[in-house]
Amino acid sequence: RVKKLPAGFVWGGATAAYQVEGATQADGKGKTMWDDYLAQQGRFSPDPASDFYHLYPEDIELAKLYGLNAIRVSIAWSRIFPSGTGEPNAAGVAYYHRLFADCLANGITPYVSLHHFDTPKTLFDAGDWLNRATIDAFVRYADFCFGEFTEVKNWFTINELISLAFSQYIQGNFPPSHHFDVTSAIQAEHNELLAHARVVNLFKDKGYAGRIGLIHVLEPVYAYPETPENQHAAALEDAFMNRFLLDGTFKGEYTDDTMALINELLDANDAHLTIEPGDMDIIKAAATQNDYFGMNYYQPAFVAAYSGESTNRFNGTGEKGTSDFKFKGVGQHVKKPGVDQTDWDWNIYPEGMYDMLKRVAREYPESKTIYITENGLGYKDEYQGVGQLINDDKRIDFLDRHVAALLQARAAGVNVQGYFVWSLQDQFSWANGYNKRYGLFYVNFDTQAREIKKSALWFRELGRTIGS
Ligand code: BGP
Repeated sequence: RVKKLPAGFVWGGATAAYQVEGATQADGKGKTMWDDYLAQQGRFSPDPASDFYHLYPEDIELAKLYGLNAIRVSIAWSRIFPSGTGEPNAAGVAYYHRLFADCLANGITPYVSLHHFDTPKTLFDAGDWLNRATIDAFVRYADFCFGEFTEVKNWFTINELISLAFSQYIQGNFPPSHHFDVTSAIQAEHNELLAHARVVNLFKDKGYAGRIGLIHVLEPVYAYPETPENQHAAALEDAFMNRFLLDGTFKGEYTDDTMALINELLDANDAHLTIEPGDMDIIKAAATQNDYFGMNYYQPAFVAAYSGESTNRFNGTGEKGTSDFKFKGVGQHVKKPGVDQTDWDWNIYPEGMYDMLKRVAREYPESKTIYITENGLGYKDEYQGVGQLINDDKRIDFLDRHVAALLQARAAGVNVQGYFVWSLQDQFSWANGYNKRYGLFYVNFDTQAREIKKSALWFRELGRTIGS
C-alpha cells in the first residue's frame, strides 16, 4: 500500500469537456463530430452527461474536500468557435472564465487541453485532421485561448493523438468508423503532431506565460510468448502506437529505425504517409520546446505474430471476452496467463506504467517533466442509495498499485511529478456509454446527484500526506 506522496505532488482528477459538460446546445455551442453520430447510433446521449456545465461548482467543491489540488479539463472548441473558425462565441468564453475562476478560488489548479476528441462538426465533415485546414483552424483557436484565458498556466494541445486516429480509422468505434484504413490513421497521427508542433512554436514565439505540452496514451507492447517472431510483431505495433509519435514529439524526427518498422507496416497494408516539405522543420522546432509531458496509461498489449487478414471486435458493453484484434502484417492481441482483465477486456498491469515511465525518461529526455494525466479503472459500480458510500475496493486496489508503480519509477530517477485519476466524477465513455464508470464520485445519471465512492476516501487520505 502507498503510504506517502512526495512534497509538491500534483494530485488531480481528469475530465473531458464532451464527456462531462452536457449542455451540448446551450449558449450557442456548435456541434462536434459526435452529436449526429451518437443520435444515429441511438445507444446513449451526450446530454446531460454529468451536467458539469451547470454543476461544476459542486464537483470542484468535492475535489477540494477530497484532497485534490489539480483538475484536468478540456475546452470544447465548438463552444468558443461554434463552427470551428470565425468569430468567438462570448457565452462560451464566459463559461470557461467562470470555471477557471472557481477552480482557482478553491485551490485547484486547472490543466487545460485544447482538443479532447471533439473536433467541431464543420471541420470534421471537411476531413478532420486529414484536411490541413483543420490544422490552420486549430492554431487560430489555440492562439485565441492563450490570449484570452491568461489565468490558465498549464496547457496541453491535444489529448491522445493515437487513440483518436486508431479509434477513427483502425478500430472503427469513433466516427467516421473506418476499419483498418491505415493510410488515414498514420496521416492523422502525423497531421495532429504537426498541429501540436505549430501551436507549441506559436506559444513560445509569442511569449505566452505558462507551460505547454501534449498528452499521449502509451501502451507498452510485450511479445507473448517471447519468440523472435512475436518480438518483431510487438516492435511493429509499438512503432504504430507509441514510437512514431514519441519520436516526432520529442526528437523532432521519425528516426530511421522507427520508419523501417512503420514502412513495413504500411507496405503490408498498401498504405502510405505523406510528409510535405517543411513539415519536419516545424516538428523539429517544437521538439525541444515542450515544457512537460502528459502520459496517460491504462494497459499494455500482449502480442503474437499473425499472418492473416485484419479483423477486430470491440467490447463496448462490458461483457468480458467479447473483443479481439488482429492486424495484418503486424500481429494479434493475446492474453497473458496470470494477467487479470477488466470487464471490457483491458489488461490490469501496473508494471507497464513503470516500464513506460522508465523508457520515456531514458529514450526521450526532452519530455522533461512527466505527469500521469490519466489512469483508472472502468467498473460497474453498484449504487447503494442516496447518501450511501459506494464500495469500490477493486478500484482502490487498481489505483494503489499504479501509484506505487509511479513512485517506484520516481525512486529509480524518473522525473514524474503528478497523477490525475481518470476520472474525477463518473462521466460517459465515448464508445461504451454510461455503465463504464471511472469516477471517484458516483453520478446518479437520473438525478445528477453525486455520491461518494470509497476510492475518494482513499484519495483524500493520500492527499493529506503531500508536504509542501
Ligand atoms: C482515454 C480518453 C478518455 C477516456 C478514457 C477511458 O483514452 O482520453 O477520454 O474515455 O480513455 O476510456 P474509455 O472511456 O474508452 O473506457
